[in-house]
Amino acid sequence: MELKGKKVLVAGTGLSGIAAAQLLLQMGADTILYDSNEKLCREEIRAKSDALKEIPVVLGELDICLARQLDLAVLSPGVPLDAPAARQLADAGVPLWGEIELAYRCAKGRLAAITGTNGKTTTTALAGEILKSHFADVNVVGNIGIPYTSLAARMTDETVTAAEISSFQLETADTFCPDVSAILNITPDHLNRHHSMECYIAIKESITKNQKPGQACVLNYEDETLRTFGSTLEGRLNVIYFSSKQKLARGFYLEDGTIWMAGENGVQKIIAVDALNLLGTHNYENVMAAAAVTRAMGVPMEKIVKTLQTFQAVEHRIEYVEEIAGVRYYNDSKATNPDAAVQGIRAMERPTWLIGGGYDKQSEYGEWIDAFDGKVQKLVLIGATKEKIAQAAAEKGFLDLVRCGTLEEAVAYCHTHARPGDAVLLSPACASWDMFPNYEERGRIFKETVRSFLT
Ligand code: UMA
Repeated sequence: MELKGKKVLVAGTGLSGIAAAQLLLQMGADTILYDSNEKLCREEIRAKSDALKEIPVVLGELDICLARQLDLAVLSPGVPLDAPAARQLADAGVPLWGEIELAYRCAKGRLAAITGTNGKTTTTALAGEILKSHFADVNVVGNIGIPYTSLAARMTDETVTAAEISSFQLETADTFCPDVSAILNITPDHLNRHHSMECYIAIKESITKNQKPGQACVLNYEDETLRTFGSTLEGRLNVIYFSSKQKLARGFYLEDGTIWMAGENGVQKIIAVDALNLLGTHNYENVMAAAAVTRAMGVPMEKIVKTLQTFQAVEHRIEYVEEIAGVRYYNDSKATNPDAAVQGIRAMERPTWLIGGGYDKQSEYGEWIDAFDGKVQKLVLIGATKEKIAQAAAEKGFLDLVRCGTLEEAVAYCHTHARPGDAVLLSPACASWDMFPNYEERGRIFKETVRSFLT
């Protein structure tokens, strides 16, 4: 679709919406910003960018007459297809593109797209670093926090992009077609938005739907859903597996504390996990996925290994904060679902004071509580899921818990009670949206509170 002169509405005025509107204006589209939150201030939205100084901003309910005049609507990832405005737009026959779809149509160059329930931020950041070691123009975009639309206009045929893609973004992707895709794992998450596990799996798998022969898809061999899915792709795509549990005849695998690559030319040692600055099996999986993706994008193995040796953990993912009076504090605010939080507690090697709870995504907490494995001294609960988690813990016979009103209170509680040799871990198993604008803010407040105890 030629965008010049088209009347386009952008739904959502967060990071994605602002970047999408800027791109549309640059493409010559007659652009309107829309947000269902009527409490927002039009002037504050326009002030987010000089390019938006005069943009029309519609807040609250969407007027059906306006909907009927539109040629296109671009949805931010946080706007579900069953939101009232999205339904109204669809009923009015307006084509709906996600922000990722818009970016993809305007972008140039080659693309590696990484999805999965957990590990996608670390894997995308690592893949981006590896790509930068070999290609001159590399962008790292998407759910990682830099909207794909914000960089699309400056891309050339030589650009190489690594994109973290969430299920929210895939839901509204249509022609989106990465040269290399990766699905790291699929465990229950965002079921309040996607309604069933079947829908969630189908959306994640749709990252490959437009890929063509010769293009590659990286999959976790130990994820049964993905292994089955991989067998349906064989023949159509170049399927590359990674495994943290067994030797593979082809692909990347972990054995005896070392990552190996098996291929046509035999088995090659990639790196011993001791030489990595990342902790835990889930991270070794991320390393294998990033190596597989970047190898498929054409980076020589020596450069991949060199970057693996220096890469540090991303912020908010089992991030070491401080040691105070012999107690080590870790920020795992990015653990926004139980499966991610399982990785967080598994990575702890000390008696742990665990801060959890937050926005209710209708998750189940049983497996997370099983993973406590005698390590959790006290589960310190905050947020909307407090009682739900307390009940799940009681069902598992875990009763060492305490409820706090705020994150600051929870940190102060741990600071008072933890003994030298212990760890304090914020790993909430829930999204942050009941108490914070996002998990980054939750992580920052955790770190600030911890550091306020430094004398
Ligand atoms: N809004 C509406 N109508 C609705 C819902 C929301 O108008 O029905 C409005 C809100 O009032 C708000 C705006 O939409 O003003 C927010 O848009 P958004 O939720 O899409 O947030 P952005 O700031 O644009 O950030 C989004 C991603 N957010 C979500 O997917 C919820 C960010 O991922 C991403 O980094 C950013 O685009 C850049 O690409 C965050 C996230 O939490 C990290 N992702 C989820 C996750 O990782 O689990 C999927």
